[in-house]
Amino acid sequence: MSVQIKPTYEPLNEVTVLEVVKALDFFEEAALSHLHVKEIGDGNLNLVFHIEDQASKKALIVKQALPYAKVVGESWPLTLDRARIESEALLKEAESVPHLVPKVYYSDRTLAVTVMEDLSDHLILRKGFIDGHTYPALAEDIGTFTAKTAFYSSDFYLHPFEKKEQVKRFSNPELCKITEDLVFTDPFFNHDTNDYPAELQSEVDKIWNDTELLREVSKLRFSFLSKAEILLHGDLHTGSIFVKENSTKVIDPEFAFYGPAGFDIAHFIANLALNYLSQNAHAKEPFNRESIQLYLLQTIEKSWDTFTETFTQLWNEKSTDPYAHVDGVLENFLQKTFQQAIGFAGCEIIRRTIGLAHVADLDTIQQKDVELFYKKKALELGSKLIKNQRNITNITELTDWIRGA
Ligand code: SR1
Ligand code: MG
Repeated sequence: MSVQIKPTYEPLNEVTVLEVVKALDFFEEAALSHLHVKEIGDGNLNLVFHIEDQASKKALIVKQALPYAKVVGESWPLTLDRARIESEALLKEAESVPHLVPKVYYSDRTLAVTVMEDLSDHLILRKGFIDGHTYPALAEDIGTFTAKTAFYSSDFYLHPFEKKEQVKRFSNPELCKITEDLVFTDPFFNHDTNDYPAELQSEVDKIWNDTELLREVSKLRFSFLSKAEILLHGDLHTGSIFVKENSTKVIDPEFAFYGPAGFDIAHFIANLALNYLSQNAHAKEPFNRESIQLYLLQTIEKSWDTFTETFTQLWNEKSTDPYAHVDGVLENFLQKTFQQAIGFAGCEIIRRTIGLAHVADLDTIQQKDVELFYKKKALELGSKLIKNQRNITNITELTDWIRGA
């Protein structure tokens, strides 16, 4: 749909958002006068409106970028271009995994708006996990999502001219800077964006004074800054995934950009590992805890196995790389990607524990001493993963490390 709705940017509200919706050919004419609108955004950055015709139950989502980071306020200005990146990334992902992303109905660069499929019958995965639910299709879906979006955006498949066009199109400097700072820098130094209880100071000091650890983080940070390998989602934590019993939808790719191949799956794994730790406090009964923790480890293993199997199949059938059939080339790529993913996962675990943006998994643990105990465990696990990237050679060794945390 191409309609110019407003000549200049303005933040929408529950009334003005209807002007966007009415310009689209989505709801029946008769429903337009009594649509139900609610702002439901609970993320760090954007406005999200749910708009429903309650008679027919037909609904859609209007997501609008604000010119600043909502989590901090107007003192942290942020590009509106992220709305373009998000809608173009959703469309690009839909070329290879249409069943795993919300449908985009309309986007408007001036208003920084994406209108998309309503997924109210799904639940945010982080919440589902905290409440003790498990999702049988998740591992295969995330393995497929990460493998297909990786392969089809890479130099192993695209013509180099096309690949470089895509790198330009998904240049996302401001959102990358957030990750460079919040994931790879601030938590490893005494920075004012960090946020942790005073009782963790001695564990935090250990991180800040661990030269071996800092050396490894600097390499991971440099990879993130410089390796334009594949089109990443860029923020694939469990708050960016909607689920129901047998359906998975990856949302929110406003951090999309060309980066190192292990980054997305690393974030998925790290957030499952954080939930694994938190289940020691959240699970109601020991039996529930054991079964959800086993499920989480199996999901980590199966998502990685699906990633490698799917990527390998695409490589064998479709690679245009002149070295694709040389023994060891694919294996080297996958091994390097795996080891770097372990390091990225370690950084994500540490930053979600002591950095600016936390995870509810750990933060909602009711008893303070228990929360501190598992936050210490998270910091130890994150540090160990970063320092042992090259000692962990396969996915079950990784899940053993998480089990032993
Ligand atoms: C200021 S934004 C903080 C975090 O929220 C997003 O989901 C990203 O993870 C970012 O690092
Ligand atoms: Mg987000």
